[in-house]
Amino acid sequence: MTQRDGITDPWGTRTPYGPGEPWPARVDTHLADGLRPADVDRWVPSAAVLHSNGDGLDIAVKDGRIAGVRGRAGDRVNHGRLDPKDLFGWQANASPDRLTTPLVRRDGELTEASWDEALDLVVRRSKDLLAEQGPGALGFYTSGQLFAEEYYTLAAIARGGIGTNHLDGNTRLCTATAAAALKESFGCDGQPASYTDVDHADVIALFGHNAAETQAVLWSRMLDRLAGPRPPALLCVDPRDTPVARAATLHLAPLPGTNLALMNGLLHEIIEHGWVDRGYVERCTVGYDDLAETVAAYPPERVAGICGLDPGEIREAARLLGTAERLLCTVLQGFYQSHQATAAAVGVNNLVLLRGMLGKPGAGVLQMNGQPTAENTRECGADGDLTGFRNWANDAHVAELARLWNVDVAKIPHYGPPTHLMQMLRYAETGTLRFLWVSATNPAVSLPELHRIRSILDSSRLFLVVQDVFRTETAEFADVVLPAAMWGEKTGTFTNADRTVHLSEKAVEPPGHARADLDIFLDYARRMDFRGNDGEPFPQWHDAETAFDAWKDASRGRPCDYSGLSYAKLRETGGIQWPCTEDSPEGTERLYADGKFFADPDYCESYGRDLVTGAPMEPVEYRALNPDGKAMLKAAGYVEAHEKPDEEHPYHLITGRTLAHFHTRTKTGRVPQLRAAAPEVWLEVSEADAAAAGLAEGDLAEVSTPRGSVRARVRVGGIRDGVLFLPFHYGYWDVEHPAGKDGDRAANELTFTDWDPVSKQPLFKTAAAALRRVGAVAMRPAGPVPAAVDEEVVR
Ligand SMILES: Nc1nc2c(c(=O)[nH]1)N[C@H]1C(S)=C(S)[C@@H](COP(=O)(O)OP(=O)(O)OC[C@H]3O[C@@H](n4cnc5c(=O)[nH]c(N)nc54)[C@H](O)[C@@H]3O)O[C@H]1N2
Ligand SMILES: Nc1nc2c(c(=O)[nH]1)N[C@H]1C(S)=C(S)[C@@H](COP(=O)(O)OP(=O)(O)OC[C@H]3O[C@@H](n4cnc5c(=O)[nH]c(N)nc54)[C@H](O)[C@@H]3O)O[C@H]1N2
Ligand SMILES: [Mo]
Repeated sequence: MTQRDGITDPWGTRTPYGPGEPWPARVDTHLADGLRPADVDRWVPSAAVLHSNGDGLDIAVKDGRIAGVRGRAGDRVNHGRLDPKDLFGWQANASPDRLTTPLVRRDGELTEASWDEALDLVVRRSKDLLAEQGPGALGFYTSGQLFAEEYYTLAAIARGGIGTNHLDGNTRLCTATAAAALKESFGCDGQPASYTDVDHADVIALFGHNAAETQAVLWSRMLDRLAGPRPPALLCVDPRDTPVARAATLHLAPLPGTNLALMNGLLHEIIEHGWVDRGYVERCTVGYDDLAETVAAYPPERVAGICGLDPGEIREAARLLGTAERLLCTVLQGFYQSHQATAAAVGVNNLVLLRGMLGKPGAGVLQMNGQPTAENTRECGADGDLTGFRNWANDAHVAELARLWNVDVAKIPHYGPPTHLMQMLRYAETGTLRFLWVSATNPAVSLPELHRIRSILDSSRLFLVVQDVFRTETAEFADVVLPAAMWGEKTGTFTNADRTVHLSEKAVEPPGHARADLDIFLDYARRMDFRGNDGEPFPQWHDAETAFDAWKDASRGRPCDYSGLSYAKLRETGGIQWPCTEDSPEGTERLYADGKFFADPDYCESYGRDLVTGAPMEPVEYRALNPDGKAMLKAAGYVEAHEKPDEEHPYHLITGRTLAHFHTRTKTGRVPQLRAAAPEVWLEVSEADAAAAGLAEGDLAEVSTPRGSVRARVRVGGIRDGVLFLPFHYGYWDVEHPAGKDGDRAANELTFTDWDPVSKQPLFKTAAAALRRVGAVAMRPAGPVPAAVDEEVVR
């Protein structure tokens, strides 16, 4: 067991291994100062919640407080390792400024209130609006950070209790494109591959995925393969020189917003050179001819011109992908938050299908998740999908859900697709949406074009409920604030990016009057007096375990089948991958190993959409295209981004993450080690661009788009010319100035209201910007601007 400094040593010591060998265990731990493992009162099983990796860990409890964490050596995901954020992040639970009591707005001020008072206010407003305008006046915006039991309950309340179509998760900003791309290619959401594929692959390709900083433990697994015998080749596709790019065999740095052109170029080469698994394509897919025709127009020379690459690099990358024996691809925000997101992500699915790289060790695609519980938001139907990956356009699926909930079919809205968040905001802006309940997300920092978001949240027409663990930027706009218990203070299950389900147990009591999100939702339902057709209270469950059992029933027979799981089994075994049924009690390592898909017209989650316009396909069209439920090869042509650099705004602006912080920093900004690693916003500028703008390391620069401007200190290097990178973690709150700070530093002051037509995921990584030097920073410290991963660390 090693107590390691996760900041200077983010990936820890190497434990090299060869292809097909088991990944050696290495147990990481961090305990409160001076505490020895022998002094810990109890270790409580849980998993990591500051990314989607699902690393198994135990929470140390001392005198009723969380006092540290220890990775679990036997866990299938992490084999004991922990990410730097997880080593230190638990300290946020005990922050002195946790929300401990409900707040309601009186005379313009948020003031303390009792639960009865706060919830009665929410219930009264709900009932009034239902009577005045009907269910369409109410909307719910939730998270990728609650537990499955909580999402399932919220979905039941919104769709089966209120009967509104307006329920979405912040997964819309995060992995809506992963879900959409999986639906387009395989007829259904659900991660095909497994993390164990890293152990077997001979080529690993990361598309717009900075795994080193965003999934540090998965990256350690890759680094250990790289350090062992017969290492895999690594392909990195990212405009920045990330730690992944530096470790890569080949790094392609395309211009932002050109991913689809690149994918079409790579597929062009795969076909041209006959690197296609003809037998697999014939047996398992439809759509080959259309795909071949589309990509024929993308020879490397043309693609190189669009992407700002060298034709030779594209050929070399295609050869790597085309001649791999076990090819593993991962995809994340560099694709999902960029222009033509779904079409580009589908391009990666096309690649693995053409190469027959599915369902066998070392081969597959990980359309990654970002948040710890994003998978559950999607499968429980707390986003723009119906519970259990059911198809809103299939009446039989809706009827089945109504039977499960014992409510009328007519209650569950399915006149059109569930409303996506960006549309809900539009309804709020125009006044048809009058009630918005926000749980476990901080839209006043994380949504695009913040000045617009603030004006929507601030509108007196909108009744805003915010359920959080801290008084966030968003809470400041609320009419009612509900204090929640957080990870470690409540029990529930969650599922990581490779379908591994973990049980996270309550270790300590929440502070003050804070309550588990599940209890808050259920209390609201009881006060609303929702009833099933038998007259009994709805939802029919009353705590975490009964909610889990109800969710198990709802998932039975669907792709995300939990019917073989129970709390007892998860306690005994640790993480298990769904589907887990009576027939597969150990869970399922890879989907589609038998060449069969969840795409049958009567079973599929979606009938698909046009990849360029997003127009939904009719059931009859789907049946004609894919009568036998095979995988679908789908193609689209590249079109230019809506906002391109011009004379006034000559740079491409992209935004994203750094190792030490999680999102809007409500947790990591309160943790001394993580805060110190990256205390302030910075801007990444290439050497040539810095020189042209007269900028030196540490200078203060202003970056502007037509929406606004942000001031940040400059970090020189690490990015291709013509592109600027701004981390999006920094809102107005800070431990040192809780009430906010002068000057704009939130990246989303600059982003715009635009989304992918298929997944409706906003574009956080495609905008045009101007850059100017403001001045040198007084008493600037020597050395590079702190950003957690410094040059020395990577090398
Ligand atoms: N440390 C840390 N880890 C996290 C999180 C966190 O906040 N902090 N959040 C979690 C969540 S919710 C998510 S969604 C994941 C996200 O994880 P990632 O997707 O790995 O993170 P990002 O930094 O958003 O984006 C990845 C890369 O996309 C590149 N990129 C930008 N534009 C383009 C483009 O047009 N094409 C290509 N090919 N690449 C482009 C950026 O340079 C960046 O390096 O991380 C999870 N893990
Ligand atoms: N410019 C730009 N913007 C982006 C992105 C980007 O790359 N660039 N990435 C997008 C992505 S991928 C994501 S996932 C989003 C993330 O955006 P957000 O969801 O807004 O980010 P978080 O800071 O994680 O917000 C989660 C909130 O939940 C609270 N919370 C934590 N645990 C609990 C709990 O158990 N119960 C309750 N009730 N509350 C809890 C936290 O205090 C926090 O306020 O940002 C998106 N926005
Ligand atoms: Mo995310």
